[in-house]
Amino acid sequence: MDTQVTEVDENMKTYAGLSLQEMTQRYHQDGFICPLSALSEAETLALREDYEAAEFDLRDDPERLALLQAYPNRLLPSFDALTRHETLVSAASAILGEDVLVWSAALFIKEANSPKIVSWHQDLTYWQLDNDAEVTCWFAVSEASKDAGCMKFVPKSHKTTILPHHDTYAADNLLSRGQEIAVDVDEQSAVHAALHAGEASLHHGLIFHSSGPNVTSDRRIGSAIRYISASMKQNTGDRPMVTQVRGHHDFGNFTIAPPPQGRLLEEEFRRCAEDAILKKRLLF
Ligand SMILES: O=C(O)CCC(=O)C(=O)O
Repeated sequence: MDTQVTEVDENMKTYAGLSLQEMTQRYHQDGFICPLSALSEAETLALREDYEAAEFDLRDDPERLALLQAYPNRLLPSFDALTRHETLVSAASAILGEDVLVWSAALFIKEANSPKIVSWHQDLTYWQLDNDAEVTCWFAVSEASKDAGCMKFVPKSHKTTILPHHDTYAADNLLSRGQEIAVDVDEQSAVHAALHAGEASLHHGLIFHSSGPNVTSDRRIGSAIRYISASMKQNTGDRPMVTQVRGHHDFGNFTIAPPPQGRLLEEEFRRCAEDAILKKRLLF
């Protein structure tokens, strides 16, 4: 009996004060949920230090630095482990089903006192995936407060289709094309998803979301882990590199890579560079 009570309490703490089942219901209702508690402060700091040490090692190599930011889970085993974290994968699996892949885990970094923003958009607009069996788990590697430019979501806005977007290519936009949804977004109804380092949010691929500048004196670093159901495929027939983090059924629609065998390996830089060419073709 005691054990059961403990388990329930742990669960409640982990999933924004909700059981896994309640969390899933809320996610389907609102299109997002936060905060999920994943790593402790010390574990998150170790993850950040691992990334920042790699960033320092690659400081004179912009191409490899860009690959590190796009593929932290292929180049750093610590980030591969993050994408396989029981709490995050169980949440993704509750939404997507038994066979779960990681399509990407790219970092979104806003430097201290940076004007960089993310415009209002829906994620699935440009990814050429054949349906919406996708959920992003945005993990806060550092503090993501309102002042640091955390994400904002419009609750329930995922209950629509993909709406037209236009490309702004604005210099201060972190998105590759500066894409922006071509409808008026009701800012008043938006909710800030502030996260402490070590926490995560989940959001639906169709929800309207954005984020503001970082006016704090620390960097805001987040890993956007895109979990998809293994049954998804690219509309183009391409098979980009993914990892499988739950289940064993390989539908044959992606190239499933084994976990990285070490840190910043030549072999992984090569794989990532090849995949980056494919993804660029898909996205543009
Ligand atoms: O990091 C941000 O501020 C935005 C990230 C985002 O748009 C996403 O993860 O889909």
